[in-house]
Amino acid sequence: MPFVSSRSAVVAATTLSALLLGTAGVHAEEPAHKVSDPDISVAKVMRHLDALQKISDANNGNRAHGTPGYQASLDYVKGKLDAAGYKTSIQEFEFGGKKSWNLIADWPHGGRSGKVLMVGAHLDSVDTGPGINDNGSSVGAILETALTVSAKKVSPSHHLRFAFWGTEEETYIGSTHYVNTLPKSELSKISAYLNFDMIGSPNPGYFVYDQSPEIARHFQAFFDAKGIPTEPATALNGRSDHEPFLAKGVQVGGIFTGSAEVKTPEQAAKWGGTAGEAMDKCYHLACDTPANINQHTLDVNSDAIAAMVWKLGVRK
Ligand code: DPN
Ligand code: ZN
Repeated sequence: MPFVSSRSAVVAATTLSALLLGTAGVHAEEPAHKVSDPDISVAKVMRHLDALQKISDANNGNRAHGTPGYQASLDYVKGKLDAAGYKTSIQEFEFGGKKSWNLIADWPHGGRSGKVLMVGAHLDSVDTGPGINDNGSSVGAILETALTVSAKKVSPSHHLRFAFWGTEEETYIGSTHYVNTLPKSELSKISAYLNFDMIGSPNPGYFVYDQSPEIARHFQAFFDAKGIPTEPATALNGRSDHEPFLAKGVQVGGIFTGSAEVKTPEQAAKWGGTAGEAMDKCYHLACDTPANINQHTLDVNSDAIAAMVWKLGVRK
């Protein structure tokens, strides 16, 4: 069976050269611009949300700043990323007399452009609930995107860096600390910062950050292809981790599905759901559990995140 044997010879040679080059099997054969968008499994994202809920259950019903529930959340995410081959680091800071940490995960392959694409989500909850839509939803989606980069052995054109922020719920303390302590030479390498905060709201809207028209257009194209109309994410202005990046002149983008804002009849007509009700009636409450998640919305938005990472980071 010559086909099989020549194939295994190719595999062996590829493995050998990968070992020699120290790239641990990361593909170089496929031209970067041809790599297609991945399909992120919402079932896998939900498993991360279930794990975060368990952590909350074991820690007085929250994963807030300064609590063991926050530390356990960080350990969970770090464990997954370390096992997938990320270079993780923990950045410590203090707020209100209590220590907290950002988790930063760098993909050690690719990056020939010299630019960095950053993708972030806050990892803390408020102290009044488990924080599964806010913001386990985005943590799960960007974590699963990062794990997909690893599973597909991607060699991206930009360096990929995933950030899990501490203490966002006290007005984005962790991301502010990161940006303020990052050397200027490092800040200038960041081509864009993509922020995700609440992406699986139960009575969802589809909102796109409008600070960068270029990034907004790319998200728009993704939702256009799915026949989903969008609105600008103005309700999130001044209220999440993209703000410190914006203040330093970094291009920011992201998507959002709504919090306490009440859905209008016009919005219900185009997106479904219930007019006159909050987009997330469990916002900052104990009922923000996995049962509070709209899994269809989380599925679409997880794919939107991955598509944007591939567009702005992998193929760029
Ligand atoms: N997660 C943010 C929110 O609830 O909107 C926390 C926040 C509030 C951050 C207000 C900044 C300003
Ligand atoms: Zn919040």
